[in-house]
Order: sequence, then C-alpha cells, then structure tokens
Amino acid sequence: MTSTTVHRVLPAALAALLAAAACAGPAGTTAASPAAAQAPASVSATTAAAPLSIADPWVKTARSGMSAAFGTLVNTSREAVTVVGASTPVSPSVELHEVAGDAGATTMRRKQGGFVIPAGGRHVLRPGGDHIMLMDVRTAVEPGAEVPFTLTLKDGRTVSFTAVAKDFAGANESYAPHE
Ligand SMILES: [Cu+2]
Repeated sequence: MTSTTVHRVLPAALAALLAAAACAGPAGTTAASPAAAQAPASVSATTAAAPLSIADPWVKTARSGMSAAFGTLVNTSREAVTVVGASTPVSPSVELHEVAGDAGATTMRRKQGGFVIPAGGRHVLRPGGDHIMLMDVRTAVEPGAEVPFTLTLKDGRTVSFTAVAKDFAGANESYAPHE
C-alpha cells in the first residue's frame, strides 16, 4: 500500500515553523520545505551514490500533532556522514531530535550539529533516543501506511526512504519548548 501524498501547504505551517525555531534557539537546520510536501518523488539527481541507508525504518502512527520516525542509519562510505535535516509530506515541520536528561526527567530537543554517522558505522534512532521528529502531522499516519522521508546530508546530498507506520504506545517524550 502506498500512502497518498499531500497537496496542501497551509499558512499555519509557517507559524509552526517559526514557533519551533523560536523554541529551539539558534539551529541551522530548518528542513521542512513546502516543495518537499508537493513532490515527494523528485530526488533523482542526488541518489546516485548515497553513502547512507536506513535499516528497518518506521514511524509512529498519529492522527495529528507530533510523531517521530526511527530506524538505523548505516554509513556505507569511508567518511563520516552528517544528517542535517529531514522532510516528509505528512508534516511540514520536521526536526532532528535527541533526548536529554535521566530517567523520569527527560526532555527532547534539537540535536545540535545533526546526526553524525561514523565511517562504516551506524547510528540508531529509537524511542527514548535520537529520532526524526514530526512536529505537525497534517495527514493522519495510519497503521501500515508507507510514509516517504528525505534526509538532507551536510554536503547537500539527499537520501530517501520509506517508513512503515506502527502503533507505539511507549516513550511519549514530552516536548518542552522553552527549556
Ligand atoms: Cu522529538
């Protein structure tokens, strides 16, 4: 089953972006772009030698609001790869997050510098750890849906993948915008 694409980019998306940026302070990665929401399948120019793949990608189901995507980033190259942004048609605003703090008092926040995957190494995205944060789901992510994502690397290349939507009850990190 292929999930349908979104065609609406609402003005509220801009407000959400601004709010997110204001909350997170100076971060250089605002990945969500209206263009990505319109044309999810047009990244052919940069996929020739993608140094990165993602194993077992999945996204938490959500009708609206926030959600997150997970998986294992695998660097198949001989140089470190840095993921600096992500986008998906189902949420106009996407951020790269980490979870900070200890058990009982965790908060999530933007991962400064992005996700760095060492040469030949891997970087796990999981509930309670680093994750791709969907800040504002506009198209309900139903169980079993296949949701397209595009990662932007530090060198400007992009890597696309499809995440399967799963129900997941645990690790409901609370978002603390003004920590
Ligand atoms: Cu998050």
